[in-house]
Amino acid sequence: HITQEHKQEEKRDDEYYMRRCVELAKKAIGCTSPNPMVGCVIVKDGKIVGEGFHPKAGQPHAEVFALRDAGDLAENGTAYVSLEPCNHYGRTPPCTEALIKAKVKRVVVGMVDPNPIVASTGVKKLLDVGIEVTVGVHEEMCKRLNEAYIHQMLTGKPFVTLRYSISLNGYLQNQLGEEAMECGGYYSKLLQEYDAIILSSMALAEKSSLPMSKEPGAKQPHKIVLLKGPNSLIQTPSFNTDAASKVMIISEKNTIVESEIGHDGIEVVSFDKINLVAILEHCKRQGLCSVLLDLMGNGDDFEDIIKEGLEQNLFQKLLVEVLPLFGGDHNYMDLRGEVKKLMSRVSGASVLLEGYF
Ligand code: AOF
Ligand code: ZN
Repeated sequence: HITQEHKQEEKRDDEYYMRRCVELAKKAIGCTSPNPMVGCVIVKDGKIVGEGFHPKAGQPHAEVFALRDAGDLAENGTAYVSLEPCNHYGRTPPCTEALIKAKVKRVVVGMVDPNPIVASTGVKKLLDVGIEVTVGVHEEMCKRLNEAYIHQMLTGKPFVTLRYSISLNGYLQNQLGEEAMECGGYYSKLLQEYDAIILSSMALAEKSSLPMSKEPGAKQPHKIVLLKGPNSLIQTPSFNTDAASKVMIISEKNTIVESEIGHDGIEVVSFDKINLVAILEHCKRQGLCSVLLDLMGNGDDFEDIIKEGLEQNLFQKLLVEVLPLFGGDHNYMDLRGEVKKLMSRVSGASVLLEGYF
């Protein structure tokens, strides 16, 4: 009876410290790609004695920062890590060795690392030297934290989120994220999570600037602008790149791209026909692991791309804002059929209602 109570208490503690790991990991939201976000906490005699997170690829891992923070107090302590400690020499040395050297007694792991060069070898290494290991505490939370990293590791493809706004009667709306940003700031937070955002040229024709995350210190996503047919892009007054992010324009071969567009670090790429597979291939070559496909309502800019994405299973996540209005007519893309298909296929699809009433 007593041991069972003790076990329950231990589980509660483990979950508490794992939540703290995830919280710490999120301090580097958007900054770690292609690496995962990882947080680590060192606990000794029921007290946190060290904390750390992985700030950026190329820099030390979460465990290293937490162990440094704990110093000698790590000895005989418990290390909590949201991702299995690595066991390889990458840009940085193995975290398993750092933990062994620090003489921790126990390691609690949120989830195993899907990276094939780690994949449970970290856990095995720790067990081999006699460290007690618990795996799978708040596993779902840890997986969600790194959904893009996991997908990219397992498939070699970027993680793609499809986002748009619809009216209550199901028509796609011209609600660009910038406007959503003023409604509770969800879009600003969303933007910093992605390596790249895909927009249509219409977004530029209608808006004065490209969407930017307003979170303090946010890493701005690369902007990929799809240019189809005649456009007024060149008249857009503030079509300049912010220093922190790149702009790439993808046009079709038969589109005349004004040479001025190529200036100011704006890259212009031309495809025979704009298609999602080719865009994602391009993202992959550029090392972009997560992509937000951000749609506008008017015209058929994206219709082909949505259909292609659905047919070829290229979308991983769906974010829909339902606006409190009846809008849209035959000029707007009627996505009711597609949306229904999508909703039935994507489990855990989010419908964001807050912020518009
Ligand atoms: C950890 N803790 O904080 C992170 C891990 O090139 P490197 O040395 O940074 O290694 C990158 C790989 O290490 C990455 O793909 C993933 O498997 C793991 N990331 N592991 O123990 C961390 N960021
Ligand atoms: Zn590591």
